[in-house]
Amino acid sequence: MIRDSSRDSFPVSGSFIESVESTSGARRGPAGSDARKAPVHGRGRAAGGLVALGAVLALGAATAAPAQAQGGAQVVESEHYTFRVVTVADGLQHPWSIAFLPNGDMLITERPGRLRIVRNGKLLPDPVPGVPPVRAQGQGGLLDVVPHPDFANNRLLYLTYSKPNEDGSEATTAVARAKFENDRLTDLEEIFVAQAWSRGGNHFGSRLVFDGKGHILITVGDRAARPELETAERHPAQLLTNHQGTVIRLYEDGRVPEDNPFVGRSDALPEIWSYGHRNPQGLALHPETGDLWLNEHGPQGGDELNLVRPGLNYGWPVIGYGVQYGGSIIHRGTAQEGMEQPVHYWVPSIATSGLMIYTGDKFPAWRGNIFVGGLAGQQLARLTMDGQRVVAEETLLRGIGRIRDVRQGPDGYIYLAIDDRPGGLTPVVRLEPIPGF
Ligand SMILES: [Ca+2]
Repeated sequence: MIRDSSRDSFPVSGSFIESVESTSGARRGPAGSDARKAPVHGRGRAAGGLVALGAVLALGAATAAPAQAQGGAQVVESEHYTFRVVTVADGLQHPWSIAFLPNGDMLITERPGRLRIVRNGKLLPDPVPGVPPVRAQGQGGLLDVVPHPDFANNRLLYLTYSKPNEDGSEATTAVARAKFENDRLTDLEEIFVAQAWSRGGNHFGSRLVFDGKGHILITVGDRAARPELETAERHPAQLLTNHQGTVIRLYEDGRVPEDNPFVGRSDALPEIWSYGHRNPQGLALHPETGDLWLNEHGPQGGDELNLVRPGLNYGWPVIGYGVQYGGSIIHRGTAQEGMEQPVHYWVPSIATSGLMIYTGDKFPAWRGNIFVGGLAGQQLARLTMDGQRVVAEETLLRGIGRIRDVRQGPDGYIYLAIDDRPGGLTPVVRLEPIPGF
């Protein structure tokens, strides 16, 4: 059954029980006073208590009153900045990913299968021809778009998408690259097709990053394979013989690097870099440390921020901090030997999608912070880091809409793709600090 939804739901007792759309922000882990106590295990564990930050101003909801500023943009106060939320493109359907080109153009994927151009502040009416065919059902369609780091010279654009099989009855996560010149794609080349086929339309993962050393890293969701407590160790995300629930590492042309952790093992696929993930919809490489950060959309409670290291098992669905939609138990516990702890987790879920590490000059106090978009949670989480630990969280923009992607523009502003669950037209907005506040 296909659900036209980006928010997770699972069949429970023959009906679909939706995840709780909670934005209360309570019980936020890992170490808040009322968070579920997490046994300390593994590396990268946040040890300090989280600081409760009060300076959150709701957009369109209760507390402080957002004033109207120039151009009708909403003004938001936060701990360090007062900023405007400015629409930079509007009329998009399920925008999924934002990318910036050296000539100043912005590219936006629309999940139904369109690649759009914003040029000189205007959304061009015609989508880019030449994108691969996609199965636009459920959470699937045209997903990530990432220019090659040397795009200015090689014009290569990378796309991720849900690839249909021949009769369209199944789909999987795939990656293609093509030359982007004169507003069209040519020389389309499919470089990776995940062994993660399913009739269902959910949990494709599919964020892609370049590591700057000649590799790409790609997330693949668990394809919503149903977790069962009794068989958790045999869930596809725990098996290395498929790509469900993994991070994949490849050379930029799709070949498998010989130093991948499972190369040479007969019982594992060599493309796998890490496993035991659920639905990772955010991925970013820290520009200074090289650390690979990932967020994954959890079940009912238990969204995670993970520090990805090669060969490691991130636990889904054996361990975790959530429950099944509807409340039944799915995890054996929150920790187990040989499985990594998240660096940070959210209970209740904010429904994470999009991850960005800020390095720009427009919000200098936010440099090094990790930003995570929330879909059902309709908020932007700002995480203050101390190395590999989260030491504080501020919730920005509560109620702004479902945030599908968050990116730093070359101008240093923070760009957000807003999604509407039923598919109504939505904008890409950006945050601009107001000087003098
Ligand atoms: Ca995990």
